Amino acid sequence: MNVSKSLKRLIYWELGIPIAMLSIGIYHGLMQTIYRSGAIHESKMAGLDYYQGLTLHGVINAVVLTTFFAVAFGHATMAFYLKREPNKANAWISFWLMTVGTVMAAWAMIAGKASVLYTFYPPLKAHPLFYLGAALLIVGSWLPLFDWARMYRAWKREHPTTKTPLAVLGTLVNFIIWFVCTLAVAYEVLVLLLPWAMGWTQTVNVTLARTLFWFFGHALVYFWLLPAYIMFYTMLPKLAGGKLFSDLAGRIALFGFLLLSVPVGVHHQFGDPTITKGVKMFQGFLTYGVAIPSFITAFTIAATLEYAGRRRGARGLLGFFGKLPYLDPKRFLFAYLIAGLFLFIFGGVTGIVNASYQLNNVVHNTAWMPGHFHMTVAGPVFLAIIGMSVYLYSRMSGKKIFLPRINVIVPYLWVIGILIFSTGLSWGGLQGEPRRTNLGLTYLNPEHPLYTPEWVPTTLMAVCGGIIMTVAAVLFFIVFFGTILSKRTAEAVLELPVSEALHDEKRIPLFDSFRPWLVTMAVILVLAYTPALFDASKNPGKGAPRFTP
Ligand code: HAS
Ligand code: CU
Repeated sequence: MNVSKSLKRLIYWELGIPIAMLSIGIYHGLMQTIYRSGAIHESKMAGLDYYQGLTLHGVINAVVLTTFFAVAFGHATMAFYLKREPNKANAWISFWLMTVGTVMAAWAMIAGKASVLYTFYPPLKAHPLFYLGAALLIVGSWLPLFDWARMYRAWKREHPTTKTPLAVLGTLVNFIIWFVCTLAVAYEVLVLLLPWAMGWTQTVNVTLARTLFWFFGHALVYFWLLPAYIMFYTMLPKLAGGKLFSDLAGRIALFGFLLLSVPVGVHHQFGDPTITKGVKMFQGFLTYGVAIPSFITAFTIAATLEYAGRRRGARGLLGFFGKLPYLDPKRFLFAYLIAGLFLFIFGGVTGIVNASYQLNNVVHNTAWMPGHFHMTVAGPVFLAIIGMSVYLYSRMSGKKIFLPRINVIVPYLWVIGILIFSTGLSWGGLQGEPRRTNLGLTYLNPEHPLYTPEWVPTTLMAVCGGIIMTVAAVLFFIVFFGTILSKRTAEAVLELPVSEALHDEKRIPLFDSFRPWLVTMAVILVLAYTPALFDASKNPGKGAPRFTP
């Protein structure tokens, strides 16, 4: 499909800016592993200290990259499937709000005035520009939803009996979740934190701020994940040489996320004393519920891969695994997606461990946690983002992929790195290694009274994994920026791989309409969060002074 120059330019910038910033994010990722291992006997390098680097790492990789990408990918899928372009003025205003917000927050972090980590829990206090920047980034990312809703309604009027394309449904579900959950963090930032950072209020209700943050923070992880799920359902089957086993399963999974992504945030606060047990139990149950759409996806995609493998001549029970196009440079997106799915098996299992109230006591705030989330957000999410970025850029610009054989091994190298890294962290976490620590020197120095020999092999594994991941990321940067610099050789079009469904399922109105799901979502949210917010607001948080690490 041919699209306007303006839309192309917008998508290029929205992909390119965060990937350029990712170089800083990746560098600080490597530095975390080095600090933790005690290999550098200083918690400050190149003028940046441990917590500052950790903040840059989390904010750039987990917030800036993912948000810019979700917006760019949303524009691409909506334009491609609905065959109409988004409103340019709205899209560019959104881009500028996000960019200005990012620059403001980046300044605060680099200047050392916002070493508050990506969760920015009070009483850690940041410079007001950090909070304002975050708010602008969020508001900028809201704008496209309103325009996409308009495009969708116009399309629906013309095609009242056609099933909404799965990718369109996924994008809309994702941004509705995003809009709802970010209302809470916008309130936290604008009403609680900003006045406090400006000195207009003296104290802040810490529990309320944390509860509002996690209302947002868990749904945030699905906002990261759903673009990858859209690729698994609508592109992977085609790339694998088969068909999607069940289109309805995809719809059920997406609506399941709409219902349950938000009302589970308290599972991050199982240790917070001001939230009562009943609330924790209810949200704990709902957390098991929100794993179901992922189980549905695991079985549907496995069946899809089996179908593709058998179509390519596979025999036996598991022979299909051997027949998939793992190393085909022309289908490199398959490599990025399958590598991410493989990691998500372990990311999912560790998530279910976290969700158990009892087991959470063992792993909360230990190194187990970054072990878990590097097999989720730095697994399927990150690989889908970088794979799709280079894919979209190359198709829309008509440029050949630079070093295609290297490109296809990047995801596997990343998987090896993550597996070593996350095994080290998870193992260390089970032995009490803290989640965040710049005290590697203390714990790993045999002369020191706090010396903990169990953490020597675990932190070393994390460094080895971190080095392999950094090599994979550097190779990716070479491929991405090399592609930008290469010559145009093909037609420049917006094209996405489109998978057919295996069974010709009829349109079921319930799974093609947002209204019933939105109403149910609102009911569950009120039930889950009214008591949680009530508990939190009872704690006035008096006397929470500013804390500087
Ligand atoms: Fe999580 C903490 C529970 C999923 C990210 N999570 C975090 C944090 C992050 C994060 C960043 O209940 C730290 C937050 C912080 O800063 O404090 N998480 C879960 C559960 C799930 C889950 C139940 N998390 C994710 C995803 C993330 C993510 C997705 C990012 C994108 N998580 C928790 C809990 C905590 C937590 C607690 C708080 C812990 C604490 O104490 O602080 C579930 O959604 C997981 C369901 C997933 C599955 C896996 C399905 C498998 C698939 C792959 C199939 C593969 C195939 C291919 C077919 C059931 C779909 C085979 C091919 C071959 C070649 C073999
Ligand atoms: Cu969560």
